[in-house]
Amino acid sequence: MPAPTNSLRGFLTHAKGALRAAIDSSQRVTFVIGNESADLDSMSCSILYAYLRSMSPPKNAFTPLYVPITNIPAADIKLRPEYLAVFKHANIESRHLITLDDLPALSDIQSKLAPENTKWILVDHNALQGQLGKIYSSRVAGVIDHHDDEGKVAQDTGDEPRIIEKTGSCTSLVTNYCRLMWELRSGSVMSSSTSYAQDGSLSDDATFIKRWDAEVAQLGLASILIDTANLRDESKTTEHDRKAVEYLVAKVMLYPQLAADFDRTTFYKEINAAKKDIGGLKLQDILRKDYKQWDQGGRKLGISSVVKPINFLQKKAGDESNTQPSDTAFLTALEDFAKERELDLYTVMTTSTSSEGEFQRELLLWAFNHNAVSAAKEFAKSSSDELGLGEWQGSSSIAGGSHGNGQWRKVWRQRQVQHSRKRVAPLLRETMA
Ligand SMILES: [Mn+2]
Repeated sequence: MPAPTNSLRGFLTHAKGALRAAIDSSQRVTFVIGNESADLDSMSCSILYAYLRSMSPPKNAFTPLYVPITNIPAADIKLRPEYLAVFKHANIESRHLITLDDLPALSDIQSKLAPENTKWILVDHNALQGQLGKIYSSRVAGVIDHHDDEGKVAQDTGDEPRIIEKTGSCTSLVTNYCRLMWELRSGSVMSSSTSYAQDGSLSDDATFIKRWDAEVAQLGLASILIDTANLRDESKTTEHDRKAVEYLVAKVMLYPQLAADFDRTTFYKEINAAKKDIGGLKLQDILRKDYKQWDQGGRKLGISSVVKPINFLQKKAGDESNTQPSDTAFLTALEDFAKERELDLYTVMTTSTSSEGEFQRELLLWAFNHNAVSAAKEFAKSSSDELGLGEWQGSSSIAGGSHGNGQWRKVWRQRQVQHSRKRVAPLLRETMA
């Protein structure tokens, strides 16, 4: 049975319970999973796709219910203040989110969740990473993504899409793909239950649907606006993003209680402020908050994206350490982070806005062994022009260079600010291959 027409809150509650039951009784499950950085985009597009697809699944669907998984432990939700800002508008709470905690422990996941009983649809990435990837990669049958195609998902994905296109936000691709499903469900429910009270106002049923639509729409809208800087970042924004935003804003406006007051820019500013509000987090948490890792040719690359400049992180490290000066404390923190994950190459990419309002990027690259040093130096040479790698004005002990212990570290100001991790990761991986 498809999930009943429902609010987002109702749907997530239903899906969480259904997942538990399916695991307990070894039944089939269809997952929609975002990438392991679990940024707003990944979280929202997995939910959006699962929610709308479950309302009108294809005839021969593996299961009629699609379960959205946010690719982090539940405890890491608190590292993402922007989630909470969006949840308020979507009328859900942290406890409704389905996370890695809702899967069996990795130690016995394979026996409790047999690969052949699962089907995976990837959103916001196109290669299942880590332990899940090792076990379930062959069960991936569908993808909607806006990263470089790694060629891991089969060309024929049957009833599910295989859409990989450049956009600011993956949520835009999901919104546009699901538009028809959404119209069918809103339309059919509206027409079957719409009735007018004597004063001509819509009956409760129809109002509920409008409210639920508006809640879901705001969930999607938040991600697209964050990923495109409210559609103002020309280097990221595409027609897909504009089209999706127009559609989602219209959904919000259909709900009378919001229509009068809703303002897209105000909404964007609220979510963006929440996203930047990381002052209360520990440095290690900031580094893992938006983190991705790859295995490349037997070596490990990790990249943390951070929404504050290095001097902010350095000061934080100093504040957290009672014994070390801030530059040493910062380097120790980075090294600990990399060691814990057994990284060969670790990168921190920062974004910030200068006092003159200019958008800026820094790129820190740290190679921990001989092979990684060659790759890092190769990257520094071959990508210097494309990324506009220029001199970094900061603590010289952090800026680095060669080290006696077979390591190498370098920090740059990245002048070509349009290039995010989406571009930097493939460039680094190329040199490691
Ligand atoms: Mn994305």
